[in-house]
Formats: sequence, C-alpha cells, structure tokens
Amino acid sequence: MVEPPGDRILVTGALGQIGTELVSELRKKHGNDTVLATDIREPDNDRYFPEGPFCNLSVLDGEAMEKTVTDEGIGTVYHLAAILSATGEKNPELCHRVNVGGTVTVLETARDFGLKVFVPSSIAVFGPDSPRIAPQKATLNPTTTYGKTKVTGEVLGMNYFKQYGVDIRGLRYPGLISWKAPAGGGTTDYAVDIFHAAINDGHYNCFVSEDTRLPMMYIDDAIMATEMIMQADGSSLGTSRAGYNIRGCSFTAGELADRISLRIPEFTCDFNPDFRQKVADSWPNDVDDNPAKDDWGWEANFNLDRIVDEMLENLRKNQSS
Ligand code: NAD
Ligand code: AKB
Repeated sequence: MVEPPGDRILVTGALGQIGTELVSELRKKHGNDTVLATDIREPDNDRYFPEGPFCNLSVLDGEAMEKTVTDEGIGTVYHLAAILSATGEKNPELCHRVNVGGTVTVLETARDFGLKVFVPSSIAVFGPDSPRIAPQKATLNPTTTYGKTKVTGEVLGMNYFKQYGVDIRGLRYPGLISWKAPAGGGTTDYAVDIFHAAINDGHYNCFVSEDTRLPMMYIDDAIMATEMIMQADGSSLGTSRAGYNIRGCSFTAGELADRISLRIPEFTCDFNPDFRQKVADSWPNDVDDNPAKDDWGWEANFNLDRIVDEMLENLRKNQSS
C-alpha cells in the first residue's frame, strides 16, 4: 500500500442523517479543521457545518475525488453518500448508479492513495428467505435494489481488502433513529417521522402496519459503533469486516406508537401501509450481533424506552431554542 497524502478525514454524503452527527463527533475528537465534510448538495441553514470545512463533491466524479484527496491531505474516508431504500425502489437506476458507482469511486481512490475506508452496509442485505433473527453469516438474497447495492458494496469492499490491501470496514446499520437531521428516504423513516408528528400534530399516519417489527438503533449507538470499528485493531476484524451485524433493539411500529402515547396521552396513530410495507416485510425482525461483540467488543446502550425519552426531550428542547 502507498502512503496516504495526509491524515485528514473526508466524509461523503455529510449532510445526511448520519453525516450530520458523525461530522460533529469526528470534529470533537480530531479537531474541526481535520474533518472535511462533503456532499452533492449545498448546505442550508438547517444543515450547515460552521465549525469546519465543507465542499461540494459528487461520489460519481472520480477525478474530483482524487484531487480532493491529494489537495486536502486525506488519509481516511467515511463514505456515507447513498440513495436509501424507499427512494431506491422508486428510482432503481439512480440507486444502483450512486450506491455501486460511488462505492467503486471511493474504493479505487482508496487503493491508489492508501486510504482507510468506512463503507456502511444495512440490514437491507437480508431478504425474505433469511432467518427472522438474521445471523452474521447468511445467504444474502435481498429483493430490493437498495439491498442488492449493499450486498455488492460488501463484496467489493472484501475484494479490495483481499486483492489490494485496502483497509475497509463496514457495519450493517439497522434503521437509525435521530433528531438532528431528517431521515433520508428509507423504509425505516417512520420511526423518526413519528416523533416529529407526535410533537407537532399529535397524530401520525404510519406507512407500515402496526405489527411490522424491524431492527432499530439510536444514532448515538450507531456513531459509537462506527468509531469503535474504525479504531479496532485490524487484526481483530474477521471475514465480516465489510459488514458486521450490530444490534440496537427490535420493536413493532405499534409498540413504538404505544410508548409515545404513554408520554403524550393525546397522541394518536393510524396505520396505512404503502409500497414500503413490502420492503419492510422483506427484512429481518432482528439481527444477531455476536461476531461484532466477540471481535471488537460491541454493545449497544439504548433500548426502546430510552430512545423514546431521548427523542422527545431533544426535539422539544430544539423547538424551544
Ligand atoms: P441520507 O439519505 O440521509 O444521506 C445521504 C447523503 O448522500 C445526502 O445528504 C445526499 O445529498 C448525499 N448524496 C446523494 N448522492 C450523492 C452523490 N452522488 N455524491 C455525493 N453525495 C451524494 O443517508 P444516511 O441515512 O445518512 O445514510 C448514510 C449511509 O448509511 C448510507 O450508505 C445508508 O445506506 C447507510 N444506512 C443508513 C441507515 C439509516 O437508517 N439512516 C440504515 C442503514 C444503512
Ligand atoms: C432504509 O430504510 O432504507 C435505511 C436502512 C435500514 O438501510 N434506513
């Protein structure tokens, strides 16, 4: 492997749900100027990083990626740019182009410049034939375009690791629940949107059925897992290094609505499934994350009640400030 041009950090897709929080955490740890936030979009007032550098960068532009990496002295890339499942089902060509094409751009650049790379995967790698509590090692037969691009991402990542020694690390995030940025066009977005609706309208029209059970995780746990796997000794990472299962909790949409009602008694929720129900039904109810626990010490902190308390408290604080 060649020596990287520097030790700064580049985050792609930084204006999204995860990037908004990951950039802040990385800056707290490594210093504001060390972390270059990038996205294809311009930041707006809600999503802006005044404390450190931002530049426009499309992950489909390999030349711009190489120039940014060399000019900015980058050593590590957190590659978050993607099209999520619901948007991906509506526009499969875009989903494939951005998710697979973008990952190839990042991996090619990583190989040529000796970069360390984080590429997130998803519970979407599993299909309807997976056990309902999905094990780390399973036959991956996703039925969504998004899920297929995530499987390809894991396979590509392992190939670049084995063939070229690229230090690739990845996690199969569950549906992520956060309050700072909106969810970005996924099937699990209901578990974020419901909190905004409960506080603002007292009512939510949920697009999956009451008994839909999916693996979920609070954003703080997801950021912690990301930092842990990136800091882990490379020799402790096994054959799952491009996509470790990580578990937060598992609950139905009805259980989530009930826990919110316990805290906001006037809150009501209807369940009117749309095209996203089919996507949700193709994913597991829960995941087994023992390999992540064994290999690099993973353990989540947030259960459903703690997530609901944190979400309501932070959204209310945010509204009144
Ligand atoms: P998001 O949709 O909120 O953000 C993605 C960002 O990528 C957006 O800001 C968008 O502008 C940007 N983008 C799109 N096309 C781009 C391009 N060509 N070049 C550069 N930027 C581009 O997504 P997120 O929720 O932050 O997800 C980040 C990663 O984590 C994705 O790989 C996603 O598949 C994965 N993931 C997320 C979740 C979740 O619940 N949020 C769960 C599992 C996996
Ligand atoms: C989505 O719903 O598309 C994402 C994911 C689980 O990958 N949140």
